[in-house]
Amino acid sequence: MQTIFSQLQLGHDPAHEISDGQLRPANEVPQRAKTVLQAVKQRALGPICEPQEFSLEPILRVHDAAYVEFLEDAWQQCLQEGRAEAEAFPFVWPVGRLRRDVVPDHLDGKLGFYSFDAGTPIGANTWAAAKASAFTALSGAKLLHDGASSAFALCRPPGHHAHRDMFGGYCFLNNAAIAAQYLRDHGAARVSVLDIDYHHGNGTQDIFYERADVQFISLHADPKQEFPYFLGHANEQGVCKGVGYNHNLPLPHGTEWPQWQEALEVALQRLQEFRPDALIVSLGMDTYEHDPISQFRLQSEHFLQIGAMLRQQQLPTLFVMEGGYAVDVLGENCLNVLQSFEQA
Ligand code: FKS
Ligand code: ZN
Repeated sequence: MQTIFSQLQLGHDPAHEISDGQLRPANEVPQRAKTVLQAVKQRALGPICEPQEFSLEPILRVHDAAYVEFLEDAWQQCLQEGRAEAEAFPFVWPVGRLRRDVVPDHLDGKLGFYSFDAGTPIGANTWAAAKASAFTALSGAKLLHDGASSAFALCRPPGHHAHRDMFGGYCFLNNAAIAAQYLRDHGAARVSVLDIDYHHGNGTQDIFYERADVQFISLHADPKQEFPYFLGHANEQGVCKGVGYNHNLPLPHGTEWPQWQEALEVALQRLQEFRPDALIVSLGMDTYEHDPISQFRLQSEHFLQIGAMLRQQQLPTLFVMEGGYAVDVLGENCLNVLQSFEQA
């Protein structure tokens, strides 16, 4: 299968994230993409291609124009306010009864207005990288549209936490959602997004929550115990036309393969009932037993089994990279899914 990746995606290079009440070294670093790319080459998955150029139009099918403009301009505004020394973090949010109907002018106001966490810094090349990452997903979607049976969008920065108008959880543009919408706009009647990242894909869920044409299914750590905390419970089933098209399968800390696999079987059952024309897999590798920020216990060999189970769905499948922070084995684990998908 083809891999899509752009060097521009490496430009987002955060030094820090805020977690556990501290400025800590960032987890979501360029090296993640580099090691996966290395493994794609070593294990000869197939050709590696640059994303095509797109206009912003397919991004604006998913994200609010004002939000996209904010991301485009954010670093410029940092420079104007003399804040080029450090990456920009939000720290104040319009929650509860604070007003969301007036967009602030000040950078700190805007940062809070358009985000939901303090773990996702914006730097000089963040917009260029996020845009390239979205174009990588779009190029993968286009490959499927042109008849490919699978493709690997090596997205980074990741996307599944990004809402229509909010960044957070290391994500700025929702790559998987943008790809799903592209497929809908180019002839697919129904698209499923299966999110197997350790964290709930709150952004993707929210973007399609009222819709019956894009199914969202997610296996993830119980939000009572884990980021993003405020979405991802089992009783979130969609609203309006979307009722019954959102499926959350939260799992406890310490989950091992048998339990995880059982949840995947349930997810695949829901997928088959929906009969999608295409499948987008939000591929997070942070379910791995030695992932530094996660609490599931999947082993490298289990990723082979995941690939084989996905293969059995016999659907045009776009893999969109999400999380995974055990950088040493990230390439191996990732390639285990992709290669067993191709060979099973
Ligand atoms: C660690 C706190 C970490 C943020 C977790 C973000 C997870 C991001 C991800 C993505 F796929 F988007 F990259 N808090 N003490 O893995 O879901
Ligand atoms: Zn994750």
